[in-house]
Amino acid sequence: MTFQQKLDKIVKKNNSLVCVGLDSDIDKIPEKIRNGEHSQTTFNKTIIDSTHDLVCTYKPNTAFYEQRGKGGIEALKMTCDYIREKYPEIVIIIDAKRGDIGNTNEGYTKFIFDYLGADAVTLHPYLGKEALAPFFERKDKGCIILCRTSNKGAGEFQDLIINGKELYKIVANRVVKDWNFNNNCFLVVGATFPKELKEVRKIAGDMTFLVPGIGTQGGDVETTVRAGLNSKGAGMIINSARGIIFSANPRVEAKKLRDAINKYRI
Ligand code: NUP
Repeated sequence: MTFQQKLDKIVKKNNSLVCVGLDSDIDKIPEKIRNGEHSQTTFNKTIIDSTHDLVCTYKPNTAFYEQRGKGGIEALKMTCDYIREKYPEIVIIIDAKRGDIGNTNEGYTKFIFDYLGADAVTLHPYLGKEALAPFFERKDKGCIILCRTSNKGAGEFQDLIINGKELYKIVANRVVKDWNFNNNCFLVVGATFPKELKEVRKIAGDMTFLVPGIGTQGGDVETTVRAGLNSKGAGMIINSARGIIFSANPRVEAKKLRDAINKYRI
């Protein structure tokens, strides 16, 4: 089964475009859990158990695990194993923004797809198509390429005009027309720039976007959904991390986000 097929199934089953970001910063984990053994994993399991019927994907960002060394990598692995074993229909995206020369990328594919067993990874496009080949070759896995990011300074490079066009549009166009030969490419487009999101949608047809920036970063649900939906009323994986996992009630927040998104999907 491909990444997109797995995603379509769970989007339908849970009627949800919500991606919960498992950015489980150890310093923000409730003290009761933080002091125990395998604290990050325990915290993640709690979040997963309370939201699994409301989401389509989980997205751990590796930064929050790598910073802890061995214990963090173990927590990341245990978290991915837990999702695959207990909720195998849910898609796992590893947010690692990889992209190096070819043989180094082979190492990344082994860690992310084979060791962690993830379904997709975020990639940056700077080294070009040739370098990303080891990711593209994994036909059943998702290659989610940074296009127009959600951070304030995103435009520094991404809005540069090259041959009369913004760089992010060139990236979108290139991914759609040239890199997606295995039908396993997707784009990251931030919710904090709905105008640009709309532009990317015009270029990308029905391609699925990972859309971070909702919640803590201030992206508006209605504007985002209206700007980014594809012709099938889907095509977006809408991420919120801190806004859900560190809220007083992650289940309530996840449901709220799912329902708010669905309100504008019709
Ligand atoms: O453009 C991007 N913006 C962004 O925030 C691309 C990303 N991958 N992210 C990631 O999404 C970011 O690194 C973090 O893991 C998550 C947003 O988390 P939050 O702002 O909802 O807590």
